[in-house]
Amino acid sequence: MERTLVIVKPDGVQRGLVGEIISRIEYRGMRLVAVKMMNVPRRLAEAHYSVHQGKPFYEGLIDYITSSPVIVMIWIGNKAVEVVRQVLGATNPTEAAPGTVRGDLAIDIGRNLTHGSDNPQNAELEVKLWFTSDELVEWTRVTEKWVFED
Ligand code: DAT
Ligand code: MG
Repeated sequence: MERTLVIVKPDGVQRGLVGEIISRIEYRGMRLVAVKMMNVPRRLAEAHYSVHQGKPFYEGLIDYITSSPVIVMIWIGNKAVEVVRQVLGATNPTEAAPGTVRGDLAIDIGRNLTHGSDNPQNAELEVKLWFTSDELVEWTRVTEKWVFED
């Protein structure tokens, strides 16, 4: 099954939306295999967002993600990357569909509550960037055969 990295950004933690965001991913059927709370070191933020280096919003993005604690998670499931990004909604909250985290709970692109890996290859890189292997828990959710056909 596929893995994806999810971050509840500082605004999500400060606004008390951690449970809401976890619930939406959990209800969809994904399996949580790692979770931690942390202040993001600037170096880690820069590595995570290296693809955006030089863009006009880059400095603001790094300031935002390092401004207050985040929750970082790894979720597993069939089509985990696509499913999680669907649950989170479009990058710009005013373009995100109702029913998505960003569409329901956020307004500005620079306060869009969450990160979700954008493809399976980047997901694997991000998992390795944010977690060590001993931080992952191996387990099976008993509901899985009722969520995934195979
Ligand atoms: P996503 O977080 O949906 O994967 P992304 O990888 O394109 O989006 O960008 C990373 C973050 O950078 C995004 O969550 C918010 C910020 N961002 C992206 N485009 C932006 C823009 N045009 N103006 C301001 N912030 C932007
Ligand atoms: Mg992205």
